[in-house]
Amino acid sequence: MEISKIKVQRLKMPLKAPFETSFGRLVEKDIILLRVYGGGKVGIGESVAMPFPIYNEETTGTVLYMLEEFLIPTLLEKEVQHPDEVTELFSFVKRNYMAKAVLEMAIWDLYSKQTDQTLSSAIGGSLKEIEVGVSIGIEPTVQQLLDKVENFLEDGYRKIKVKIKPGWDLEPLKAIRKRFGCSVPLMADANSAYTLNDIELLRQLDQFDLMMIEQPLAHDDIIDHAKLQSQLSTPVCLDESIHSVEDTRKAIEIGACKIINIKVGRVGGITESKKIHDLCKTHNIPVWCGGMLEAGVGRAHNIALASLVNFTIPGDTSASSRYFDEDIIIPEVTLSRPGYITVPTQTGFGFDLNEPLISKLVQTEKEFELGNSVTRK
Ligand code: OSB
Ligand code: MG
Repeated sequence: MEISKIKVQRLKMPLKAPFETSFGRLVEKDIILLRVYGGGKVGIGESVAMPFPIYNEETTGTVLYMLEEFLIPTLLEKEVQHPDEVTELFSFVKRNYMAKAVLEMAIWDLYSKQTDQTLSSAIGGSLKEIEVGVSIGIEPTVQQLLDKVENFLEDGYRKIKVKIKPGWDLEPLKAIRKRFGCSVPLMADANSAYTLNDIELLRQLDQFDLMMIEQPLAHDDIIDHAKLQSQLSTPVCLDESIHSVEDTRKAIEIGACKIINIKVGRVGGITESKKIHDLCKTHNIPVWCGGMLEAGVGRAHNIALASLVNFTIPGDTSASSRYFDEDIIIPEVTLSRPGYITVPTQTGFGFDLNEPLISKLVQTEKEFELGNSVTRK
């Protein structure tokens, strides 16, 4: 693949409303937008790291550092024939999955544009539309949560995920079931807020007939999750604990989960995501595409990923308007019919960049060529 130049921009983007989870509150998005130029085309990626190391150990700042110091120089020096080789090329750098992913995503997009196909077809996706749900943060009151659930159900979202933490768990779930009934596809995400000492409380979740409980225990655990799963009828889904197909194999082997949430950023790229998807398929473990409040570029990559056949549970990829007044892509992501997003048919990830908006949001900008880098802002 021809690669001549890489541009890295840091953008700050306001969220329509703060998003609160068990680990903290996010009020704006801090994004790395990365472009890889080659063969007259531009491949684009977006980093999902948060400004603080509270979901995992990475931050927007560490992603920038790893890109500049190690990943971009390596990519510019070595020849790559196919995006599948990038994971191996970057394997000398331990972890730092979100940093690796933003560059790998851009190379996948570039590859699909250079070979004149959609990103979905380049990665082997076959679904024409994807089924989507919505993730709702911890709200100030149960009433405010119920109002949000009502609005999102009206929009047609096909899975309601609510964030929980100690002190905000049984009551909000009970209130949702009471108000909207048992047929609403409902799940809870704890973002590692509990331990096995909370087993009695966690067992009470079984009464709500949840689709799953996502990452109830520590971010780096699978052993305790296996113990928990053996005592719950609610399926356990892993998010934070899974960084690779190897992590997935081990989690499945010991019965730590029945479902996996795949996030491209968390596992270091699209190639690793596909491997996890394929392994889960052979074990009859359904997967769904998680989210990190992505702006449009990340959202579009998620849509392409979720077009793989084993994405059988609605993901967290909601419409752009869920989080942003204006998105960095044109058109923005919308529901094509209630609860579904059409997989785009334009080459690459399938959207154009909203350049006027991006230039308003840019904080810093740097360009890299072999043996040379220029700071423009
Ligand atoms: O755990 O899935 C998570 C957002 C930021 C960090 C972690 C998570 C989330 C979400 C939001 O749940 C998903 C989305 O709407 O993008
Ligand atoms: Mg999660």
